[in-house]
Amino acid sequence: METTLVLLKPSCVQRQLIGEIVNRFERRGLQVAGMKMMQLDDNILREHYAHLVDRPFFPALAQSMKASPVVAMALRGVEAVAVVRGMTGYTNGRKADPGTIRGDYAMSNQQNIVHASDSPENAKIELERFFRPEEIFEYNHALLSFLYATDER
Ligand code: IDP
Ligand code: MG
Repeated sequence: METTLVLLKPSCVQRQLIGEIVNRFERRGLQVAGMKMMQLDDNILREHYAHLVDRPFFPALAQSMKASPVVAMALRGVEAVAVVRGMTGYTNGRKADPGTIRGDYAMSNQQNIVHASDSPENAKIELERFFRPEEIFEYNHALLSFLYATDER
């Protein structure tokens, strides 16, 4: 099992899409292992978007990520990182495939509804960035035997 980090960005929270997006992840069969609302600041954003801090659009990106609280989620499942990235779709909502979250809800390269970790290594780092250990739960997933074959779990 893998656990991955998702952020429901201010573009999701302000458009009142929290429930719809959480519903998509749950219906796919991902287990919610942690979830909380938080207000991001420049410190955490400079860390989280370290690969983008030198880009000209970074100040606008940081501003957009501070525009309201976000919802941080830890989602668990077999190959959860790749599954959730697949559900997220291409960064630019205008180019994202229909059926992906960005392809169904976003028209923007920046205001693109969700963040999702892009590798298991980054998922571990990002989960530690946004959650304390006791905020991520290990609990029985009652439907597990109907979500996966025995040799997949
Ligand atoms: P990702 O979210 O699909 O992993 P990254 O390249 O890691 O994409 O970029 C992180 C976030 O920065 C994007 O989700 C988007 O909100 C924003 N971003 C990326 N490229 C641009 C750009 O060219 N203009 C404005 N915002 C951008
Ligand atoms: Mg990224």
